[in-house]
This record gives sequence, structure tokens and C-alpha cells, in this order.
Amino acid sequence: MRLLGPALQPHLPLTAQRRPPAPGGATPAAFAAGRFLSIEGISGAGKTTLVRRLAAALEERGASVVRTRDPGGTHVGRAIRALLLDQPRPMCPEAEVALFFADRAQNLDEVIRPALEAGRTVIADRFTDSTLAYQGAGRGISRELILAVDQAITGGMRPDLTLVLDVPAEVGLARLRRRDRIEREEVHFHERVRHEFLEIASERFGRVIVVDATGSPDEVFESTRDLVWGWFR
Ligand code: T5A
Repeated sequence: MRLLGPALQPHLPLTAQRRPPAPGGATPAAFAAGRFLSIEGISGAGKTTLVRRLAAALEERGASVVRTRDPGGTHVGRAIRALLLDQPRPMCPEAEVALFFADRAQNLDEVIRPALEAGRTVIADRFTDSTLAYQGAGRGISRELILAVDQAITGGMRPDLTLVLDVPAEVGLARLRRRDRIEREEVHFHERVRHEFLEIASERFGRVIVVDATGSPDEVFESTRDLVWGWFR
């Protein structure tokens, strides 16, 4: 298992980017307060599995963790999520952008900002990078439009650290037991999304780290744990 350097192309030999574990383990006081981590990647990359495990591991070490997901991290967000993903009718890409940001606005207002202001650690299953990847590269909406909406709604807010779990589209889709409306898109759509995540990582060196997620859940967790310890200390 390896972490992929964000500025590197995915097909090139890549250097491990693990940070050493905290000597003797981090103590509660050692965790920086109010940190925001997001986990990104295509469907079936293993985001939800990793969010759960990282949250549990951070809590074991004394961090106060809030988990959320995008879309659907709030009561309002769950209604928006159903509209976006659970109904079978086609939706125009601009409507998707508007609804994903509506969900995000509510999540920021109700969950993310209050948690960060209280000094808690937020781990989000997706954030704005997903809209750039899915509605941008996937649906063909211009980056300028997405960033304009983003600026108006979130003020351009980004997590302190983003891990992009990288798997080929076929691998991710094969892991899914059922597919939502967007996951039912053809494999080429998901490959475009995957490559946009890698592009974002190459542009956002330092904030966005690509992780090879083709291994087992244990391997993915172990390859990210030390990086997250290092980041949150
Ligand atoms: N979307 C979302 C947009 O189009 N634009 C946006 O702006 C946003 C925010 C989101 C949907 O909305 C779209 C993308 C999606 O279509 P979601 O609930 O976040 O919905 O859906 P996904 O991200 O697709 O979540 P999934 O649950 O489908 O995939 P995960 O979270 O990547 O994977 P996970 O952990 O649930 O695992 C899936 C299965 O694989 C197994 C698990 O046990 C599980 O059975 N698994 C592994 N198997 C082998 N090896 C591993 N390393 C594994 N890790 C997990």
C-alpha cells in the first residue's frame, strides 16, 4: 500500500509519503483543534469505510470527532440527497450543482462550522472537490461556474486536508451492492471523475493527497493513519 504524491501522475512510480507515528502516541492535548479533513474519490473507493475507521482511531486517541457526509449530513440534506440520488428521473447538470451546494450550505451552517468553532475535528465523506469532479469533469459544467457558486455559498472554503482514495472505475463500481442515479452512469463517466480528482490533487499540492485504495480496507487504513496523526498533531 502506498500514498501517491499529489503532484505526480498516477501511472508513474510513486514515493511513500507516510509521516512517522507520534512517539509514544498522540495525547488528547496533542491534537490541533478545529481541523477539517475530507475523504474523496469515486464511488466504491472505500471512503465511508475509511471515514469510520479514522474517526474511531482519532477518538481513541482523545480527539473529539464529528463525522458528516455530503450530500446528506443534515435533516434538510437527507431530503436533498433523496432528490439527487434516489429518484430515477434525469436532472440537468445545473440543477445538480445547485442542489449539491444547497446541501453543503446547510451542512456548513448546521454541522461543520459549529464543530470547527468548538474546536472539534470534522471528517467529511466528500466536499466541494466532488462537485468539481462529478459535475465538472463528469457532467461538463465549467469550473468557472462551479467556483462562482462555491464562492457565493461557502466562501471558497476547503478542508485542511483531503485524502483522495484512488481506484480504477471498474474496481470501485464492482464493490457497490447497489448504485444511485449518478453511480449508474457509464464507466467512462467515472473515469473522468477519477482523473479530475487526480488533477485537483496535482494542483493543490499539500492540501490534497492521493492514496492508492486498491488494497484491503486494513491496508488503506494503515497507509493513511500515520499521515493523519502527523497532520492533526
Ligand atoms: N456526488 C456527490 C456528486 O455527483 N457531486 C457532489 O458534489 C457530491 C458530494 C454520493 C453520490 O453523489 C455524487 C457521487 C455519488 O454518486 P455517496 O453516498 O457519497 O453518494 O456515495 P459514494 O461516495 O459513491 O459512497 P459509496 O458508499 O458508494 O462508496 P464509498 O464510500 O467510496 O465506499 P464504501 O466505504 O461505502 O465501500 C463500498 C463497498 O466496498 C467495500 C465496503 O465494505 C462496501 O461493501 N470496501 C472495500 N472492498 C475492498 N477493498 C477495500 N479497500 C474496500 N473499502 C470498502
